[in-house]
Amino acid sequence: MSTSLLSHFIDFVLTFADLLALVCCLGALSCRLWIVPTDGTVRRAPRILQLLTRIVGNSLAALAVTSLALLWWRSTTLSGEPALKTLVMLPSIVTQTHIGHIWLIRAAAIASAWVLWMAARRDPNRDVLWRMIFLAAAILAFSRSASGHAADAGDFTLKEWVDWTHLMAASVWVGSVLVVLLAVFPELARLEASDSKFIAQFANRFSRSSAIALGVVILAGTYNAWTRLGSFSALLDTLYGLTLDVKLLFVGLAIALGAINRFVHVRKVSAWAEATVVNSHQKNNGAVSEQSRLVERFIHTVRVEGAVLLGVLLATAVLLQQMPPKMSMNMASTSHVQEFSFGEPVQPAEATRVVKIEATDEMRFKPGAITVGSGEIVRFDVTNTGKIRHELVLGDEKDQREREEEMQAMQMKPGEAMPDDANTISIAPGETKFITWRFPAKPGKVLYACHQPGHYAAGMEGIILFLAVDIK
Ligand SMILES: [Cu+2]
Repeated sequence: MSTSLLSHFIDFVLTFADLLALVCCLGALSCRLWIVPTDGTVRRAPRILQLLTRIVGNSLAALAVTSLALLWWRSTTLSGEPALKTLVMLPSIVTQTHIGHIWLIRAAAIASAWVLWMAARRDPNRDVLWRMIFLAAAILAFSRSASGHAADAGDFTLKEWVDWTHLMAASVWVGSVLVVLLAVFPELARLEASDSKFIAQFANRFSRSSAIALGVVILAGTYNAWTRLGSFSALLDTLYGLTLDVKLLFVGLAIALGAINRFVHVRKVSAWAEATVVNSHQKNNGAVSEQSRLVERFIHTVRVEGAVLLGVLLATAVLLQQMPPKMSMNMASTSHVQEFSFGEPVQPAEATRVVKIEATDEMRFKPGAITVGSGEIVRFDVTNTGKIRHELVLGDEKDQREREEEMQAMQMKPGEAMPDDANTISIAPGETKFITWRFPAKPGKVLYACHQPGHYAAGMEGIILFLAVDIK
């Protein structure tokens, strides 16, 4: 129990670090491209751009580390092998599994962003380079959507695109606030009254970009929440729903602070900037103190907003650890109370034998019959070698009939995945998943079948005989 708690905690820390790095990267890029006015005549502007460039570089470096660490850690928890052994297995995981393929795309995106960043650092005024880095970061963000909850129904689905849209908009919103706090405000405080136009322009652009991103976040987030929760009551009676409540509370607070900024402080800063442009020849000290008072209030509100948004990020990392209620409904009703007449699931590390099974688009398992010793612990490595989704359900004839009826009753569409269970795995094309099973001491038989629509009827079924091996 404590090791699984520790394992969850490590996953949470890595996920949070990965999210934070992605958010800072996209935030700094949107500041560079849309928010900070690139007016070379303002004294501190080149310094701000330099700081933004550095944040992008640091975020990319952090993403390279978290990507590698997450792949290693997930492979370790997924396979149940010791961490050092999975390190050796990483090349084959990367080339042979779905998670690995997505990871390769992510690695390629980071590498190209890095190369582009090196070029942009030398030639910081070429916007096209920054746009291309933004594109690479968008692909990187997609790799996150393609390996999270949204990907359970397959790749390039509406769910996955909406999840990506939400992630992008949220990253621009949260990221630009954090990056502005880190890179822009320290410099803004050093500007003079003659730079009032720059300050006002920045405040307006920052506020507008936040408002647009926020609109997208709310739309896409509502869709995500609906597909994951399935009902309003899930907001109150599931752990996932309650965590989401906490996140929404933080989001609400941040929206309120953003609105105060937009409708009070930014307006005042703009009005002041117009007034100082008119009076710029007078150069009185009154304008400077007026500036610091207005800008300070604006900065203070954004600071509080930044702290609240860190809370949003933390809640998001917790949510990513949990199974959404709509997916765990079936698990809750079956896996905890279920007892099997044909043995029991055990930890992969306990296996004394590995049997490889292929699931093919010819609606067959290869092999279609397996013999194991009674009492033996076998890890089945099931690889989907086809181009469509398959599953493997371990169960007797009654289990298989019930499963088939259940799938029909739910009107599952081809390619749609049911959640994995003690005796069930759903396998995407090209993916390999494991079931580790301890067979009973008395001899018997059990079936394994695929219940994707039409597959069972087409004969996608195999048999495992467990025989008393000591009677030779
Ligand atoms: Cu199948």
